[in-house]
Amino acid sequence: MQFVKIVSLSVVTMVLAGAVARAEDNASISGKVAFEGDAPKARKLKMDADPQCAAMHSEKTPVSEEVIINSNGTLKNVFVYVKSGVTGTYEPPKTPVTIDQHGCTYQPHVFGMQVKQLLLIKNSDDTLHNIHALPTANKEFNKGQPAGSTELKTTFTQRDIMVKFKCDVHPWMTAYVGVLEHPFFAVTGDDGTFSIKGLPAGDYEVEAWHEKFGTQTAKVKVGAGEAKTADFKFAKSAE
Ligand SMILES: [Cu+2]
Repeated sequence: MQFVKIVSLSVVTMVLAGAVARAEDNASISGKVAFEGDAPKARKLKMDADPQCAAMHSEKTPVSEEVIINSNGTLKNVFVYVKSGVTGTYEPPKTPVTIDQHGCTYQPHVFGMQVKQLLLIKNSDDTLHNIHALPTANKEFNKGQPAGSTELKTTFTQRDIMVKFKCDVHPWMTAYVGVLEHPFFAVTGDDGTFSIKGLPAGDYEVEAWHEKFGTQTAKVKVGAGEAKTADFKFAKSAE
């Protein structure tokens, strides 16, 4: 009996040690992406080329998502990710990421996923789309998706910042995905903030990417369980 007790005690100790190790991976980096200067006017999209698309927006003219300045002066659709400093191995999540062709736009417009994570490509529209991926490190693909067709499935095998998607039927349709070997990324939404959680302590380089305004980087050092702030600022590029 005494022997059994000793064994179970050591199991408890091992479990506790594991829990402590995970708690150490609890640093975070969060912040806000500001936009400086006059907000450019949202570019209206003309979808007349496909009456099906135009009909889906008969009540409100759709606008391009390439530059969206939020009401609080921040920038939407900025992909913020840990560019370097991550040392561990991170298995891709079992849950897939979905991109939908809906209202003749891609939803979401900017997103992130992991290497070898499943990407589902849906067409919710009553019209033909084709998804044309233009990666840097991965293989290009171009697949037609008629109305009512089942979702396509794909994965990326390499890190890629960023993979652009376009639709050759509807030239206004674009989207971008950042593909990483770890889960430390976020995309700014309607309040321009981002939060990257669950980081181990480390010395990181964080990059903020925007399709029109380029990239900004910041060096951030976080200790175990520490929460650090990294704010970014983009301005309209001189054209
Ligand atoms: Cu399309």
